[in-house]
Amino acid sequence: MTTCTADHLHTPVPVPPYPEVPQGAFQHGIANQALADWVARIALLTRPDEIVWCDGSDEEWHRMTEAMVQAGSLIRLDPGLRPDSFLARSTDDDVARMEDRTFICSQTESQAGPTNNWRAPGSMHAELDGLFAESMRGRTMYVVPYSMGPVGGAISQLGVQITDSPYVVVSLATMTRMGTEALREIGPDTPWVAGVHSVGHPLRNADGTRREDVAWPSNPTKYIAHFPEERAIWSFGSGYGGNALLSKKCFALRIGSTIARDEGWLAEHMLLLKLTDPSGRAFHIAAAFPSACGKTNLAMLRPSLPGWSVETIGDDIAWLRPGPDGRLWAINPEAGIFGVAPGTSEATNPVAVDLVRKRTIFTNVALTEDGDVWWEGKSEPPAHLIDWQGHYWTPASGLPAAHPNARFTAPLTQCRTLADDWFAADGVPVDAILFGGRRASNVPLVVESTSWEHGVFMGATISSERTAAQEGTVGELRHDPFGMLPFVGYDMGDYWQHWLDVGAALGDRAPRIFQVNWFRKGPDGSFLWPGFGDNARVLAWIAARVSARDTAGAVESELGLIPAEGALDVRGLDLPNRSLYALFEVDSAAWLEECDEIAAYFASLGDTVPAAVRAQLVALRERIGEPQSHSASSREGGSAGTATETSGRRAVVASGVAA
Ligand code: SAT
Ligand code: MN
Repeated sequence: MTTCTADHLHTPVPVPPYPEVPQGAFQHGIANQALADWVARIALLTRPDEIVWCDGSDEEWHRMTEAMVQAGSLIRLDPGLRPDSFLARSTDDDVARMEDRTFICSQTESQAGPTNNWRAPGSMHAELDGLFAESMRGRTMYVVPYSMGPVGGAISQLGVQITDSPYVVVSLATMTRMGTEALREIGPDTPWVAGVHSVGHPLRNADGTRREDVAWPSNPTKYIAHFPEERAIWSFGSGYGGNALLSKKCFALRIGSTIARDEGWLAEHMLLLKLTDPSGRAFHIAAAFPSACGKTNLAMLRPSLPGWSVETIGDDIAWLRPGPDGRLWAINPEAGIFGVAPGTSEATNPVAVDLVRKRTIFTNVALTEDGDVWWEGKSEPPAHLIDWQGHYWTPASGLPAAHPNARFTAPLTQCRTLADDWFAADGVPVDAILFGGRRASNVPLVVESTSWEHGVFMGATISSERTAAQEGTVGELRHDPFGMLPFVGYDMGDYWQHWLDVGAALGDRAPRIFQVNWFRKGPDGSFLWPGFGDNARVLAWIAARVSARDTAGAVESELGLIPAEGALDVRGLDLPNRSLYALFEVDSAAWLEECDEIAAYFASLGDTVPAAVRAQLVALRERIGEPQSHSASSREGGSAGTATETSGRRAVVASGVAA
């Protein structure tokens, strides 16, 4: 048997016959020799029983989901309640993305930078070759071609994932434009990104004897390894989400960000939405937030303001590229939603509730007696359930019935607020970029940057309370620049410089940049801002700012531009002046501490942090100046009208009074 070399994609290794490869390949009209060779080479390494080229048809999806039901790895939900929908249960060591098992294998460690785990490509390939050797014995190896973005679109890219997980195949069928059409796009010289995935649970032992399959096969040894120079991803041992659906975080963000750097565009962890004002004017907004901070909810927002509408283009990833007109154009490269189930309800996100009514794969939610799904926050808990691990559950059990990172996988075409723009081959022009996170304190409801560089500083200094989407302690504050900490495929400081370069090239055609925070809390620990549909009030202010030719509607604060008197529409909101004041309060002492903390963070990133970003920190510190001793007492006083600390606070509070 041939062993694989480090140059999997580049050296044409003579491939000994592996019966099904050439026939399968040429039946499907493979025009790209490197692709045919690669499939043969991976088959030789992993030794599956058969190779299947996926065509992306409905028939294939139904056949594969039914086979998984027969095999016990999917549970069919009641077809009357939820047609063509299924429940998958993973094992408790495979429930989220694993950042400590994620590696960037660039040529040098400094290319990966201090925020990534690095391994030399040669030694990582050697280790992976050992793990993948015969890892598909007894299984089917699926070859899954897909397009990220509309097939043939100006910003779109192609990928092919090899996997031995049928769960991954049917998920990719939802999450990407998968199948024959994408494969046909891969011509002799077309670039494509290679993904190799195995759950690492072969069904035959080395001596040929049969090994039992399990409902959720995986391997205690896990690797999610990226090879930016080869544009290749190798993932072993996990079947879950971003570890296994290699189109998503691995390609669209980690490999994508390196392609974007080389080609002068941006691959970002952003939702994309179309906002339309009462006069019919449309705005396209891209917004970056860390995982599980409400991107899906914002992308499907039902505005509380009459006459406004929000339509969905994407909820997780956006690719943004300077267009021929000099503006920044964006697509959602995905075709489905891998959304967080817990907390999703008619009250919080009716669009998502409707989206998952049919043809949805649920992972790690609870099962009801009548064959439907349930999760925390969906409704009042039923008297009893089967929890995400398959155990009998009652509200008295004291444990969540659904895993906090339980997910639904559903096609975007089922989203009733989907914008026509999602189909637009060349994307949409971006008017505004938002950065946000979960911050109980310090960060105001909304701030506009005063320049692109200031906006890059806002993105670079996002920190957020940790959520269940990543391993670690939920609630703990961590820096998550651009919401991209786990997703930038190269050095973080170089990535910030790339943002500066893209902005410089866009010049005065660049979108405006804003910072938002829906999660600020008052002294009693409750949220100050109602959030959800009322976030449209913030979007409306942003739209007005984008339209404004001067400073109308905004006043300066230490942190940037905030709404001027009357500019933020809070009519009809039961929002005390005290809360409005607190939403924009700049506590100087707390901000000086935050500046120290940011400085320490920058220092930890090394000397690639751009001078322009460091200069923004210096300028911020100067604007804040010395701590003001009376800020705490005026907050306690609660009488917003008497606050005199900054012009910004006066302006916003006045707007509250006016409303
Ligand atoms: O599991 S995923 O990485 O796809 C979800 C997320 O963290 O955003
Ligand atoms: Mn995400």
